[in-house]
Formats: sequence, structure tokens, C-alpha cells
Amino acid sequence: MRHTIKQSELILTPEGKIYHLDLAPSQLAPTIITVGDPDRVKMVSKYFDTIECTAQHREFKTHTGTYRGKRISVISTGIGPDNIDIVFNELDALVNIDFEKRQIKKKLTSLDIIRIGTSGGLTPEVEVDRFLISTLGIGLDNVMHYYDKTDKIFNRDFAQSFIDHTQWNPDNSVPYAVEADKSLLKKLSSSTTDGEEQKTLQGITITNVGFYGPQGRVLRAKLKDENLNEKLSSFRYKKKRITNLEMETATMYGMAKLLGHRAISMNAIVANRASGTFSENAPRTIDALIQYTLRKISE
Ligand code: R1P
Ligand code: URA
Repeated sequence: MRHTIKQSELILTPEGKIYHLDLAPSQLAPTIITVGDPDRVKMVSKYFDTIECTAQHREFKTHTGTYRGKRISVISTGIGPDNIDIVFNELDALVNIDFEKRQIKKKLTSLDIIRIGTSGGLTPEVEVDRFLISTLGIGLDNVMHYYDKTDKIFNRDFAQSFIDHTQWNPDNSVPYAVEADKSLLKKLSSSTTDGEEQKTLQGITITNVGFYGPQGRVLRAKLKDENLNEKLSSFRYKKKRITNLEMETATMYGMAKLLGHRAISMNAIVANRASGTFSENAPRTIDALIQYTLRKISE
């Protein structure tokens, strides 16, 4: 007898849609682009051939349609790792749980999930307006620690080396490290035929729970560790260094691997923390990354 999932755990609307995303299984494409900002959804879907459905509940806005014949859903996650927990569990439920029977399906489906987000470059080479693909995410959030069977997902050696180098304060969190999906990394990387302006950097991305203190920014509130970003910049693992900071990538990589999906994070670098600069035209850079990503997905 298969386990039936209770109403309080798998929450469905009277129309049979999953609670936060407000989507029915038929409204989700197998390739999903996630963006933080709900207003960025239309920046992606304006390139679609057709839009077959739209939905919005809270910060979770979806447009599903086709791009060069390929069916794609673009969904906003809002800001932060906590929202990634909601979005990834609900995306997985839409394909892997039978909503009528409230049971896990016998045959599971893997989704391709591609983040198009903004990020801050940590080191001088990660200049504003560049594109960066995250090869690995270092998670300083705690979402993944609530789940079992993360042993095979985490790169423990990497995380320990990060903890040792930064003398990480255990009161903050337990850092974890998760690699990107290799097939999507290859598919989304630039090739020799790409124009110079579209060359993507690859790097190691820090995901944290906040934009200010947790990314070492000081406005009025002083930090406990004033050397946080200096420690992040001087960290090396097998000669590789941390390149950028944002708020979703590592959690996405962890949740995707845990649930059997493929995820990759594409970053438009809008700030550079070493030079203290911010992009003079962030929307243009984001638009260029959207066009680059759509082209790569559809190749
Ligand atoms: C902070 O401004 C937000 O920007 C980045 C961070 O990860 C965080 O969500 O991504 P998005 O531009 O995709 O939201
Ligand atoms: N998003 C972030 O989280 N950090 C930055 O520095 C820029 C965008």
C-alpha cells in the first residue's frame, strides 16, 4: 500500500493547484527558468513564441510557453534560500506526486532548472556586466540541513577546507558545498563560436541568507567579523577561488540533487565588491544573459 500524503503536507487549492506556486501539473514545462524578481518573468517570456498560461501567487509568478518550439516555464522565486525550499518542493510535487491519489508516482521525472539571477563579484576579475556560471555553490544558509541523505550530495572536503580557512563561526551556520549539474554546465557554457561579449566566466558562488551583513556589507550596522569578505577572497581550494555572492544557488543545487533534478545558476554580475562598483545598466546585462541562456537552452 503506497503512503497517502496528508492535506496539511501536500496543500492543493480547490482547483487542484499546488498552494504557493498556484500551478496545476499540466501548466509546468520540463525546462524551468527561475528568476528572483517577479518583474523579470516578462523580461524572459517576451522572447517566447507563445505564452500558453500565466499564474501568480505572492512572489511566485509563472509564464509557460515555447521558445523556438521548446516548452519552457519561467518562474520567480523571490529572494533567498527559504523560498528555494518552497519552489523546489512544489516543482517536484508537480511532476512526481499524483495529486488525485496524493501518492508519489512510481516513475519519477527529472526537471532542468536554470537560474537567471543577479550577483556581486567578489574579486576584481569578476567585473560588473560579466556573465558567470556557478560550478559549485557554498551554502551558508541552513535549508539543506533539515533534509536526510545529503552525504552523497555535499562536497565535505571542500566545505571543511572553507570552514578551516575562514575560521567559520559555528553560530552562523554549518557551511556546505554542492557541485552544479555537469550536463547543464556544459550546455550553458560559452563555445568558441560565441561572440566575445557573450563569453561566460565560471566560478564558485557563495549563497547566504542576506544581502547586507551576511554578504559583508556595512551601512550603519557593524559586522561581527569585519574581515569576512577578505577571508572569502583569500580562500583557495585546489587553486580555485570564490568568485561571487548571491542568495539562491547552493540551495538550488542541493535541493535539485536531493530530488533528482538538474540545476545550473547563471549570474549577471551587477556589483563588484573589490572595486566598490555597481553596473551602470544592470537591466541591459540581465537582458543579455536572458538572451544568451535562452539561445543555449534551445540549441
Ligand atoms: C538580492 O538583491 C537578490 O538578487 C540576487 C540575489 O540572489 C537575491 O535574490 O538574485 P535575483 O536578482 O535573481 O533576485
Ligand atoms: N545580489 C546579491 O545577492 N548580491 C550582490 O552583491 C548583487 C546581487
